[in-house]
Amino acid sequence: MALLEILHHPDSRLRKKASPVNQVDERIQTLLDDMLETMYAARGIGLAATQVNVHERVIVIDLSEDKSAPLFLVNPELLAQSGVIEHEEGCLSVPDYYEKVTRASDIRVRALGQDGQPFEVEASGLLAACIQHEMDHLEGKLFVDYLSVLKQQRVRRKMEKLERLKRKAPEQANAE
Ligand code: GNR
Ligand code: NI
Repeated sequence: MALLEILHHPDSRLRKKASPVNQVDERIQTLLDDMLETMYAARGIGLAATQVNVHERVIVIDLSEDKSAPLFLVNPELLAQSGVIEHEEGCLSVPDYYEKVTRASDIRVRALGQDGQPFEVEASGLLAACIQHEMDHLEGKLFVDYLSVLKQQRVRRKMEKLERLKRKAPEQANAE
């Protein structure tokens, strides 16, 4: 297993649209394992392949406290959505920034699992928000795109400042 590097906003590679996976083979299974390890190390609840600069339709999620419930979604398709929920979201590609985002409260998704077999999942609440957040990544979309232009400018400046700090003094920037 390997830790992968997570891209940070405003990196243009986060804007690429991901391609469907042809076959869930050993390469994809290794990618899923590496993404899960990377997500756990970064203390996230989800990670899309786009964030690790792999532009294929692959997502990992685990909402549990103890790494006990990994969910693998390859080629996810939204089958149905209903209701509205407002949830505070964060993103490993937009460190230390949290804002409320409005999403569908209930969704049904079809995907291929780690074994390549199709399955369906019904989700609500935080899991529904997380799946929609990750599916957005595969379209090159970030949660900050839903915010006002003013907030988008603020977050961009904050990220650029963080990048400058990291280049000057990597240790301090990480501690912040
Ligand atoms: O860790 C994460 N938390 C989170 C909280 C609310 C809604 C979505 C998320 S996903 C995010 C990890 C991430 O950036 N996934 O792309
Ligand atoms: Ni994200």
